[in-house]
Amino acid sequence: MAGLPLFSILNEDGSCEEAYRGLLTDEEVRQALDAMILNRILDRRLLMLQRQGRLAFWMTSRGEEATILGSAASLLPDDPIFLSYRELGCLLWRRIPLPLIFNQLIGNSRDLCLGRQMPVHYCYKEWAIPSVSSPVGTQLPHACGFGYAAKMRGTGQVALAFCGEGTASEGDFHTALNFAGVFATPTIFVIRNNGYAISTPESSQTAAESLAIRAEGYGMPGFQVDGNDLLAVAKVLGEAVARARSGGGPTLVEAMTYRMGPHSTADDPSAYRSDDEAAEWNRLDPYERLKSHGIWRGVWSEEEEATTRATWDERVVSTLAECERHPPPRIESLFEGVLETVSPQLEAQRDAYLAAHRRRQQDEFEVP
Ligand SMILES: Cc1ncc(C[n+]2csc(CCOP(=O)(O)OP(=O)(O)O)c2C)c(N)n1
Repeated sequence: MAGLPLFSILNEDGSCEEAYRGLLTDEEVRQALDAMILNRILDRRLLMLQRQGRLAFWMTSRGEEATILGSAASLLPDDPIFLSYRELGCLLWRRIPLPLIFNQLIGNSRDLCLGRQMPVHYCYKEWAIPSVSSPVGTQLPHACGFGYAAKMRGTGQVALAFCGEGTASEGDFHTALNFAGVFATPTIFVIRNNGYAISTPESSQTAAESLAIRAEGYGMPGFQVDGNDLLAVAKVLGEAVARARSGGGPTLVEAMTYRMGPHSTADDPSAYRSDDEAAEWNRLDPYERLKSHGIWRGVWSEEEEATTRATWDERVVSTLAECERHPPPRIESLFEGVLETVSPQLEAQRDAYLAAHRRRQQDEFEVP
């Protein structure tokens, strides 16, 4: 499998071979463009919000939208997606309402987890999005376990798991892929190879010529795909999903892409990346490539882009303002929802904590 070809579909002018046109319907191309525009608006605005101290943390995904949306588009709505943390696009593809996303990010009283999780640790049972967890790689065995259960129960579901190329160095990656290969679970592993694990370059993660070639050692098909070409991602994922659903087992996909922004709001990529490198990847911007395709197909236009952007801009600002008006979670909720019956020790801790909290509040508002 050495020297795997990088699979691309879109030509520079947005055209593609006629045989590939049917990979996505016209409506799906429009939906992906719409989601990419919203994704970028959110990326920019949430980064600003963090700088203003209104949001604790944000992780950007500009540049990786084709990998993320192309993968999500290949699934059915009840196929679970085990996110790593950077896959906002999956929530947008599944049309999770914006207020639910903002409530989670802000951690207000309407957040389903009542602010107990960091921002971007999404969890939406109704949309088949299990909770994100901070230690990288832990979601891979979960996706593998879900796939195994789906296979045993005969539900026909396929589990998709994302990770970065840095996470592919974790033990959990091996644990999951080995199990998935042996038990032929309907699980698809997508590595978003965006070049860096925070500041650590890909070259420090593997001496092999690709991560996709590891698939052979796990006894499953492996593919390297142009991760900035949404059609190519949809083709590879579409085949992987069909294979998994018909009992053919797991697939490993390495999507070659680039994180155009910082790793998170706690990072400054200019410390470890050159402007030239970023400019090179700018030429392969996934939105611009899909936009050219949409125009070539006759389902998208400059006017449509402008209207879509203006509509989302307005809706994002008003929804954010509305979500910021909700109060924080009740302080007592810190002690609720874990144990069915509160032990006397916990009760004492809660009472002491609440009394101290009330005293702090009084001190704060006391007029000298
Ligand atoms: C087990 C563990 N080790 C370290 C970290 C700190 N950490 C958070 S994100 C990250 C980089 C992961 O890089 P990669 O898997 O390439 O994904 P990317 O952020 O590039 O999308 C690290 C080291 C962590 N969260 N969990």
